[in-house]
Amino acid sequence: MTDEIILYGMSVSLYTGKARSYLRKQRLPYIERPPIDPGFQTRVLPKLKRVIVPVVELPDGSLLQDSTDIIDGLEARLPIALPCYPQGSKQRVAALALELFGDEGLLRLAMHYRWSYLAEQERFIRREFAAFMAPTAPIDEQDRLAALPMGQMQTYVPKLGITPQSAPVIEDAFFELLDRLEAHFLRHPFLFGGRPSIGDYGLIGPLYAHLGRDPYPAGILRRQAPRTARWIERMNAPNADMAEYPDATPDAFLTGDAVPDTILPLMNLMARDHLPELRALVDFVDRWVVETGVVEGDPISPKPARRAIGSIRFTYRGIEIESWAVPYTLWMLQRVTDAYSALTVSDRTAVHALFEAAGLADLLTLKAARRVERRGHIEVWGAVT
Ligand SMILES: N[C@@H](CCC(=O)N[C@@H](CS)C(=O)NCC(=O)O)C(=O)O
Repeated sequence: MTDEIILYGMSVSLYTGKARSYLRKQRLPYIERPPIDPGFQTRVLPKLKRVIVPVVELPDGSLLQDSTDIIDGLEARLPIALPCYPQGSKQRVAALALELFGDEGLLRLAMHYRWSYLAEQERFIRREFAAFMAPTAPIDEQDRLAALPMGQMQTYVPKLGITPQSAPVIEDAFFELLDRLEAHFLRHPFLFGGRPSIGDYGLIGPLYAHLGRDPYPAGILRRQAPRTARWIERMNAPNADMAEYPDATPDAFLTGDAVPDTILPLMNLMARDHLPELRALVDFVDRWVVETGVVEGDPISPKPARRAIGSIRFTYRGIEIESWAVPYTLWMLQRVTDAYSALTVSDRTAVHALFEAAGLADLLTLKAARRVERRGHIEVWGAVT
């Protein structure tokens, strides 16, 4: 047991960046420990049966695993300073869509820039991984041990469709993303005003540890999009940190469910760069559940650490690519479609009009034939939809 909130995570980790940002913005006292910590080994590993971060351990001993479950678990259990789900329907559903885009849709960019430019930034990456292997060993030994997790992560690169053929279009996507983020952050401190939303927490994942901190992409980001670099700092500051925006109200979402014009180009980028992959995943899962005859409650994979059930092909920026099919992504997608279905008819009309204007209306009703749920820290098949 512990009397404080423990965040098990790593500075190199994409999803730890999301959970850490949330804890900091909420001014919640917490302590961060690495997965080699005895607490992780004795209290977390036996329950999770896999090494994964981030994990939050609460003072009552309960564990929250998965950055989204961490955020939702903390919002449900603690008095939270700045709840991240806007009351306004348009802001809320758009924020959930951008969380999905950040968490799942930008992973390819993050992994490309970390591993395809290893020669340009190897000392940094190696030391980052080394710090979590044997931090008290001599540095040569640490650097040597880092090869193990680095090698493991590099095996994911081709599985995400990152190849010499797709690299140029992945880079186009990064520059376009930066232009669109910069246009937004020139005018607003967070996506929907003076308070970070669940969408900001989704985007900070790839934009912190990988794209905003690894030396090669961070250099591009800081040169191309300085206000976006400031947003990354702001997302890690334990106060509003928004002196550049005298007209914005600290800690508040924009009133009247306003969605800034500069959000539409970001949603439109998601329509272009992520929607085709989500459609391919839904088609794959629809076939897969019929072929395998899974029933409600079946784990999606025989081992907790294995999260892909196959691979999908789709067109990404004019190039045919193959990437793994991960049902977890559908769980994230359901957050958007569930939020949309729960709206009143008039709110649904307003949200639909917003998504239509961004070319993203199909996302609101994109559902697989069977739901994905999370139980006991793993994904299981849910009810037929
Ligand atoms: N969707 C999860 C993903 C967690 C995750 O993939 N964590 C990575 C590090 S950023 C990890 O621990 N991977 C271990 C592995 O895949 O072997 C979240 O939001 O927390």
